[in-house]
Amino acid sequence: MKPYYLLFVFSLLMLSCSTTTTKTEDNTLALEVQQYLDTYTNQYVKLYYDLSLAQWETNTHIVEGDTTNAYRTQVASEAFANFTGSKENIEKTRKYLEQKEKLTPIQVKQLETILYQAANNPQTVAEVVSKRIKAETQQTEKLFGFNYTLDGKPITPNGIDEILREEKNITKRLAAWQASKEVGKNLKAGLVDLRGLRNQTVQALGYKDYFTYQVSEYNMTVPEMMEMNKKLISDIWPLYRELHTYARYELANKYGIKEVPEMLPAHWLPNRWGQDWSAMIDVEGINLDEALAKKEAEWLVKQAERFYISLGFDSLPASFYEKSSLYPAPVEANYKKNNHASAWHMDLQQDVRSLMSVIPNADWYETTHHELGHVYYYMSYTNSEVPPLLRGGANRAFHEAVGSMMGLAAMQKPFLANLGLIEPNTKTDETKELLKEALNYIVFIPFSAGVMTEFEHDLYVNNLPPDQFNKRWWELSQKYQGMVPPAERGEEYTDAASKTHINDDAAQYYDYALSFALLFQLHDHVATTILKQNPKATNYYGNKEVGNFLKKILTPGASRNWRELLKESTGKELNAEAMLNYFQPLMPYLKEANKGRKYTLPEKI
Ligand code: X8Z
Ligand code: ZN
Repeated sequence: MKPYYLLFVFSLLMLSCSTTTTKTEDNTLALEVQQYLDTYTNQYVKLYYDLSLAQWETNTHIVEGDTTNAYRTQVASEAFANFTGSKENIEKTRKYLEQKEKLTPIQVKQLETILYQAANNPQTVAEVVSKRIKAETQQTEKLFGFNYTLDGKPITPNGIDEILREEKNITKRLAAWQASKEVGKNLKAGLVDLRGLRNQTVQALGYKDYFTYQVSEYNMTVPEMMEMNKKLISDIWPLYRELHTYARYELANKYGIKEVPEMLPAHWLPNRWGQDWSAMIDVEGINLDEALAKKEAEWLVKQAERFYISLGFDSLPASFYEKSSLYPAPVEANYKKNNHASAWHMDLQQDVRSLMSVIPNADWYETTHHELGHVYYYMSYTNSEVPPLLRGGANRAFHEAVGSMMGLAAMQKPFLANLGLIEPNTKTDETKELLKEALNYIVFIPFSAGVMTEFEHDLYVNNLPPDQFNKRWWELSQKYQGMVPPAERGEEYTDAASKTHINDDAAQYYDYALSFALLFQLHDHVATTILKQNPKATNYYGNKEVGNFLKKILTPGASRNWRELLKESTGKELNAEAMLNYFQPLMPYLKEANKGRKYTLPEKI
């Protein structure tokens, strides 16, 4: 028995001394439920760990033609699905939940978690579940086993990203962008299959579709979630419209193109999906790519760890460094790995890992902070008060927000100076710095809250026909990002599927949109209330009060209601106000810069 159960049973026994009969009955039920939860959790953690280990191999060691990992993942997934989706567990849990007023809130939350998990794997549709598992593994292997080539030579995604960030020759840019999208062609059939299978599995337990299922984890309906995302977009739209106009003209100039296009050609932007344009701007005096090029990749990970430690968090366990997969697979290696960044809570206990392809540049510097945010979240809620079933974020957006906030903080000037990554007395252009940040944080919103969220909504809720995948993707890109493909992209391509999350993190991308709004709320609170520093020029380093503020949010995991937690921590509801305030000074600057330029996005969306 784990210590938290002992504590819990003890307190129940104390309660059971009460004399009224109903109380005694209640306590008997609560004890029975606790016993059930204990047994369930024991088995759950074991199967969860087996599955994580198998999936870890599938994502870190992809060898063409080798089916060992796929087989192992299939076996572990089926064992996990058979248990979590079993009729017995579903019926028992439902029965207990019918009497939820007799149970403690934390018991109710765990039972709800059990039912939620069951809906992903109901035994009644075991065959569908098994097919879905197979299709998921196949899709991951196709996506990350893909051999990217440019001019007939192999190239890594990091290599493509570098070209898109730095190359000024438009023909070379086009070739790199096209190379980055080839992978999608091969993923369409799998995505069609997965859409059907994902929908069918959750429908068996009464959810309308997979998107509705994922949204329900926030205790929200789909219209509520779509509304929240739309509001984020309309709030930042005036600023985005300025950035869009600015980027069209500045990039045309940079590439030596006379006629400024109405919409941004996708291959002009310094990111494969146009989700982050910050590499467009060089701020004199702050050249992070150059400063980091002098460091080893390992320094970036260790530095992110040092930042968390400085706030009062523990060191990462030795096993983190032994077991993680932090650096890219060499081009000549006989295996490939998932090239997107992720963090893993393997056993819901102490085995925490990260999967990255860190090279010493500014993007990865930010990403190491992001991933360690997940890892420190895991470590914080792995405590005796939070049962394994509730070891998750207050909601999924909280999980994404923490590390992104630390990434933002780690990019600010006083912090960089403190680290010696820039000269302490450098005079920099603050407006340019702010512009660079807006090209990251503001630009991301139309992509995440608009393109990704609506595409997946249409995919799962509206059963978007496969012969419209690419058409819809580009319609949305044009509407929200003001971005168009370099040339007609027919349905032989599936450009949406070149984005990792469409394949392996389905129907959840609004997490990131919400997390950006949230991170500015948290950052604003930290800067103004705790540090009493300008939110645009903070240095959190070494501040234990900031650490304590964060720990208060992280430690309860999913045992707290997220709306209450947010209100308690910041006094506010989730909204874009802090983010807007942060970037407001850019408006007059951009309006001036855009004087006489033609705006091609509508004033309102
Ligand atoms: O996927 C991620 C993280 C993984 S946990 C690196 N992010 C989104 C993306 O890359 O598309 C972080 C922000 C956006
Ligand atoms: Zn993340």
